[in-house]
Amino acid sequence: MIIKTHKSIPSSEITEQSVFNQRRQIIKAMLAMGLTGSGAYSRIVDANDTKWQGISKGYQPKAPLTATPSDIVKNHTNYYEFSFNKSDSTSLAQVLPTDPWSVEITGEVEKPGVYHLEDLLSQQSLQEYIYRFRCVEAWSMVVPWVGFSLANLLKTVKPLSSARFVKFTTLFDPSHMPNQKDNNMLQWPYVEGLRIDEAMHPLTILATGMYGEALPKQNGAPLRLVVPWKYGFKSIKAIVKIELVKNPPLSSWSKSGPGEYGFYANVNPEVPHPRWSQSSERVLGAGFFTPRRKTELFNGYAEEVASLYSDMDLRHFF
Ligand SMILES: Nc1nc2c(c(=O)[nH]1)N[C@H]1C(S)=C(S)[C@@H](COP(=O)(O)O)O[C@H]1N2
Ligand SMILES: [Mo]
Repeated sequence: MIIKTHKSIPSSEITEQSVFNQRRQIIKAMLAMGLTGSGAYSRIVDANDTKWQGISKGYQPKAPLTATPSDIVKNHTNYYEFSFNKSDSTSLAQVLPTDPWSVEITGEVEKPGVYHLEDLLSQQSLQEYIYRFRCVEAWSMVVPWVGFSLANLLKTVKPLSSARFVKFTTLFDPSHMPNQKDNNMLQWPYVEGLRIDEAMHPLTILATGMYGEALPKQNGAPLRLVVPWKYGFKSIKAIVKIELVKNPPLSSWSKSGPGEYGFYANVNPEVPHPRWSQSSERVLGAGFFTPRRKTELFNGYAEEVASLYSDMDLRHFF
């Protein structure tokens, strides 16, 4: 794996005081987005300015975490529709049109439809979620996302009791996403899935921003999933379709490598990938001589999510 070196940027410790400052920055950034009129955000900020005085904490780490410098998160991306190279995907993604955007929500729901993103967002309050993010390739980072609970969105379309899984699909747009026409290592469009209880879990979010700004295109704008206890490939970008379904969806990665990428993809140091260990991870931005971090079961969120899997053999359901 090639490690790109970045100029060093002092990382900010997310302590109570800096969280406070950061929230102020988020408020300012969101207001600025409103003022510059960039798409969906402007509507919300205009509609309810006072809400931003109190942008709340959706989830904050129990112990202080060091956020990865934002330039690393923005310049090291996995977005295979554009490229398999982590910096090429970043620059190529800039051409993707993301505004206006709509999302089809369909399947086992009472209120299926094609919804404008701004209408969906106007019903949600954006919160800050500071999460560890662990890629199956054994690198990790810490990202302060801005987003909202997926459960809150799903409740608005009223899932039927027959809805047992949720399938997510990325935009299919070969004219802007070169690998969708030139490379079929993965079958396009990119598809991911969750069990309904995973989708309804309060840690599962849809992100529309990070570091107090609108989500950069290369990080999955305008709407991506973030499931912090699972490997990063579950956190699908540029979502255009959310389907509530009866049967487990076949995700793009499981289809391409069923023995390597399972449906669950829960972070687990004890279950190696067939070609490498998952017991430790390289912390992005930590400096070349910083030792690798020991990977934690469920990426450190066992207290919150282990009960979802209490009856399961995690080696079998990897
Ligand atoms: N549509 C789509 N979503 C995707 C990917 C992708 O290639 N296409 N890559 C996944 C992988 S492997 C990871 S690790 C994360 C990376 O998110 P980031 O680039 O914002 O760090 O996005 C995931 N979501
Ligand atoms: Mo990944």
